[in-house]
Amino acid sequence: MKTHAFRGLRLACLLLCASLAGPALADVEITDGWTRETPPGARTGVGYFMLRNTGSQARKLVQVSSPAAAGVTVHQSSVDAQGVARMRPVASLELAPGQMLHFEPGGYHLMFEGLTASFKVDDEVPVTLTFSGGQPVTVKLKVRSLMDQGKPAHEHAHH
Ligand SMILES: [Cu+2]
Repeated sequence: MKTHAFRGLRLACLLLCASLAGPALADVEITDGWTRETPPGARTGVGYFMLRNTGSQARKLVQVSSPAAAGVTVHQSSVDAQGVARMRPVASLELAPGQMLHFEPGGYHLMFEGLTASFKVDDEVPVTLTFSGGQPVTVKLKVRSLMDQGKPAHEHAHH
């Protein structure tokens, strides 16, 4: 009996603590974060991950920041009719309920500008994202080698 009562208390606490936490921590899952090492003196770096809106409302990205750079923005790469790779800042990024968005070479990416230090292989670069209706979430991007050609890396040659 005693054990049961104790369990009940713990359950009540779990439920209460969850409700006290206020707004959902985040409806947007951020997984598989990675980036590439940067050559010495480089001013910019990239960041990739998978976003997934697990909630029932649209979520808009309202802020991105990192101690590793002066600024972080979202860019999108594309190839124009002439076959030239270009990229442009994404002014507004919104995920519909259930939507997944893959940041990957040749498509969406984070752009770190004004690096405070080079990205070194196996380091982890922290980046904090805030979506509307949620609290800031910090994820770590694992730094991969430039030699790791698992995915094409040419899309930033124009930087
Ligand atoms: Cu870019």
